[in-house]
Amino acid sequence: VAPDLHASVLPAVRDFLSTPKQLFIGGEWVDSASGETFETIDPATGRVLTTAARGGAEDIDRAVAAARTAFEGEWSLWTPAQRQRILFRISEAIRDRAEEFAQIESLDNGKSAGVAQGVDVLWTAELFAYYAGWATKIEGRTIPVSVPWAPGAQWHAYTLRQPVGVCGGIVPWNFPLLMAAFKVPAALATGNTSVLKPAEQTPLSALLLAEVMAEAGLPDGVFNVVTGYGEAGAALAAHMDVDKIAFTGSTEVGKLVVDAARGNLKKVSLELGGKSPQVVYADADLSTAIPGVASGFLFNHGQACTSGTRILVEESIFEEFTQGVAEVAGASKLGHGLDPTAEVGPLVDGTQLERVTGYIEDGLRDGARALTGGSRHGTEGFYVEPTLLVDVEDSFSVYREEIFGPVAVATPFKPEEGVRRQANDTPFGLAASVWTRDISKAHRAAREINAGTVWVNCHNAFDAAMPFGGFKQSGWGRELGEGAIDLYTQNKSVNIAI
Ligand code: TXE
Repeated sequence: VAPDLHASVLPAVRDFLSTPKQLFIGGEWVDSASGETFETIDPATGRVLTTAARGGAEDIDRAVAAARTAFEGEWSLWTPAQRQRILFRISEAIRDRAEEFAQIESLDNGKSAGVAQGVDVLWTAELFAYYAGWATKIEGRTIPVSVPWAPGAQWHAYTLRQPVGVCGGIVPWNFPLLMAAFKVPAALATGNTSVLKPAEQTPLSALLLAEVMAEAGLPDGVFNVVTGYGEAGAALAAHMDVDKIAFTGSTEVGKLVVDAARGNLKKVSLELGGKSPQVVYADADLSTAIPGVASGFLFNHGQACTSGTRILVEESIFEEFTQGVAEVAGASKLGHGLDPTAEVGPLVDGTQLERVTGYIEDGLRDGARALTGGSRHGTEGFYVEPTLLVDVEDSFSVYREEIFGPVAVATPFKPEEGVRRQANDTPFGLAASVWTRDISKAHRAAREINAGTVWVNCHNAFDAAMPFGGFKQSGWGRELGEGAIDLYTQNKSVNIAI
């Protein structure tokens, strides 16, 4: 990279990258059983950052055994207050090392270091703090019961919330640290232990997290990281001694995870792909809607499961609105994540570059027109121009399938027909946004759109307390908020005859 960007890399990050990375199992750094490693690259340059251990089924066995030992050992004796304290300590430690985390995430994934720090890292720290708070507030109920076939008898019935056991997490590369934080803090707050399998494109931040958690005093084996490819994920999903698996990634692999989980019927939660609509009514405040909708599909270079990639615009403002979005998108500066002036970074790897440019080519061949963008940017790194396609029909693959790059399609809707059918015309249902100044339209759309999250006059506005997950093929279950407590606990009924 340019010398000034190179100079901005923190000494701690240089140190971190200067050694090959190992697996973190049972509190120790170890090589993979096979001794194999893989390279992880800077997607802005294609250069190798460092190597990571290529974990396989044997390593998953070791990690699950360590997690089981910890679950049944010292960790099971920790009180909720102790779990709360350590999760707060971890949250603070992440904040203390936020810049280091952010640079590692930026180098490994390609995203802006500023965004990584302000969104990925800060929110990771928030999630640890949020679930730290929950650790001491997980309560059962007392239930008034009358057993029908025992008239006159008296009972004292209550529920106990207990941890599920060993929890596997398989995460993708678009928000490597943050997706781990959608899973691990909730699992630990509720008394479980965890085995995390980061994506092969971005193994690094999870390893720094393991270091930080160990330094904070987490007992050995409570949190384990096995880096590697899909084979390691498959072994974790199929493992007979894993009690729960949480997966974020493609819908295709989500279905494989469900199949793999059949062996012991472990609990499964899934957060999968999306093709989220952004619905713009003619009465929207265009001064906020135009940049808001543009950032709704450009955030994280479009590599977000909630990306607002189907822009549905009321026909009377279609031309004006799409021109406005195209101008904002076309003016975005592309560049290296460590360049503070860059707004859109590279895609994560060559595979995604091919996939995304392939979709654009298919769309143009089908008859779509690019109002801005339409191809790869430059020859070094995996950059794609922010692209807005119009003249799109609902049968086109660019309209129907998740592209996962800075690419959106825009189509008009007629106010007399409403937008419900178009908004819901997708196998996905993760998120949506509605842009209007009419409060009735906003509430109606919020009810009518089949998506796990509906934003009004904003997109990608999250909070740790808001449940997150999908309708239809966007997944099973809800992470974040109180819902995650359900994912990571068993609800046990106890009934005592008095
Ligand atoms: O995802 P995968 P990929 C979508 C997006 C993207 C496409 C492909 O459309 O273009 O998926 O991305 C692990 N059993 N999303 O191929 O393969 C893998 O090692 C268990 C949307 O990178 O689903 C990684 O850790 N695990 C999504 C994780 O699954 C397996 C985010 C995700 O990778 C496995 C990412 C197997 N058989 C991609 N095979 C979102 N919802 O945000 C692979 N893995």
